[in-house]
Amino acid sequence: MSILNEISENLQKGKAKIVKELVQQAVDEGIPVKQILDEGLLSGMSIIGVKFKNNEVFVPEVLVAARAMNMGAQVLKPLLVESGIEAVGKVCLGTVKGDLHDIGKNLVKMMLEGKGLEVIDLGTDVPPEKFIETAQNENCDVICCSALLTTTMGVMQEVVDAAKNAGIREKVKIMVGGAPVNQNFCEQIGADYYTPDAATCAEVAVGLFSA
Ligand code: B1M
Repeated sequence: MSILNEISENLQKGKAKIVKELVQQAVDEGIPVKQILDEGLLSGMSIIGVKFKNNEVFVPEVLVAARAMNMGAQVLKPLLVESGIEAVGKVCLGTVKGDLHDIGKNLVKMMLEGKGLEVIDLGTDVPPEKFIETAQNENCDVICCSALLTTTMGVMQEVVDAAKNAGIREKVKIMVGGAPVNQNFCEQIGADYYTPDAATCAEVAVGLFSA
């Protein structure tokens, strides 16, 4: 079995320590970071997702897999950070109110930091007013909202509205993403940018500062 398959298999079993060691081994073997992320960690997580949907695994199994995913990703974090970059802008990031999914959000954070942006991570279950308050108090140029549930993606509209009501809509860009979100939804709620994955999110965000 290839090491990437081993990472995926062990992630599905929630073996966080082994996943961490295997990811380090893959790095030492010179496998590209993106390949380790996509074909090892995310591949395992996606299989867990399908099994979760089909009721073949349940919340506890998904939680331990998520923990293994996060531990593996932590090993990759320093490699995603381009060396010697000065912080070029400030972003506040969170998973919206009612939503506890943070794996994608954590990846977005890593990629943003990797591009040299300063990130204020508000965590999960973040109410719209918290995004706005942080953007105002910390002078953030961008608000990044993540949602994984069709029942919570609507909160992104509330973030856009709250930014308007607070009078900061012209000053701050609002970026949205997460599995159920798409370009149409982004336009519908009046957000600025939808991006499908963490790497693209970071590219678009950094582009805003160099523009
Ligand atoms: Co949940 N869950 N979950 N879950 N869970 C999903 C999302 C679901 C699709 C599973 C399914 O049924 N197939 C489904 C949602 C269905 C829907 O809304 N249509 C679902 C459900 C229903 C639920 C519960 C309601 C289950 C229950 O309790 N009955 C419950 C809700 C809890 C809550 O949030 N209030 C729940 C709970 C959980 C766990 C706690 C067990 C766990 C989360 C643990 C954690 O995050 N710490 C969990 C997990 C892990 C999943 C799945 C299996 C995996 C999600 C994930 O981390 N994917 C998921 C099924 C699936 O996705 N196949 C599922 C990997 C991650 C890297 O991808 O987050 O999409 P993702 O991030 C991507 C992109 O979306 C993008 O970048 C990343 C890739 O680079 N991205 C952005 C994300 N945010 C972005 C922001 C951006 C740009 C890009 O710009 C700002």
